[in-house]
Amino acid sequence: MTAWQVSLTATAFFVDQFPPATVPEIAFLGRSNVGKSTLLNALVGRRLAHVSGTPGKTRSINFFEIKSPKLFRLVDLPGYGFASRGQQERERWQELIESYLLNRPCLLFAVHLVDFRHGLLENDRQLQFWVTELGLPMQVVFTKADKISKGKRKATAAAYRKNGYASLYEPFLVSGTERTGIEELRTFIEEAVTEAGH
Ligand SMILES: Nc1nc2c(ncn2[C@@H]2O[C@H](COP(=O)(O)OP(=O)(O)OP(=O)(O)O)[C@@H](O)[C@H]2O)c(=O)[nH]1
Ligand SMILES: [Mg+2]
Repeated sequence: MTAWQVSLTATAFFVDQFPPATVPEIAFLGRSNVGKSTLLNALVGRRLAHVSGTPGKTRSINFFEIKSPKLFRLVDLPGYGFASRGQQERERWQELIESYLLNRPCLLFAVHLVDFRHGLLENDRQLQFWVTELGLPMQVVFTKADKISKGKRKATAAAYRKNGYASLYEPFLVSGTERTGIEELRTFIEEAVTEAGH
């Protein structure tokens, strides 16, 4: 696969800072600390998104523009479910994410990141319900696969499948820190952009 050329095109704290909706986008959603920024960095092969052990690191919407050579954007959204954030902060999150998800014609689908150690928690289910209502397809990606021993991964994935989730295809299993499953996800994203006809 050809290397991705990547640049951070915009960091948005407010709607008027979103770049024009002229390029197909794939949004990365998930709880705080699930590994969104780490996975994005692994996918693009550069440390562009800020990673932190403290949940709530990403507070803005970050638009990464990729040339593969097809042009598309990966969009890093602030995480949800960070309890120690105040009510006001949560409302601001909701407002910013809503204004993005509700009115983004170039948005192809969302990648829903879920911690492989926990599976879908209550707020992950709420997110899935809400995003499905919006009519936006989701692809589940389990992160932090390295935290579960190899011998237990199959059974863990099977248990989550039994509990159910909304996902376009079988969930991907990745580790952003150990860089496993990254190539498969890169290929999937490239194919999705190509199929969308852009
Ligand atoms: N073991 C392991 N740790 C990971 C992995 N991905 C991320 N982490 C760690 O999890 C913490 C949070 O990672 P981030 O990438 O900042 O998470 P985020 O989802 O962007 O978090 P917010 O911006 O707060 O929403 C960091 O300490 C990362 O090093 C992974 O695949 N495996
Ligand atoms: Mg982040």
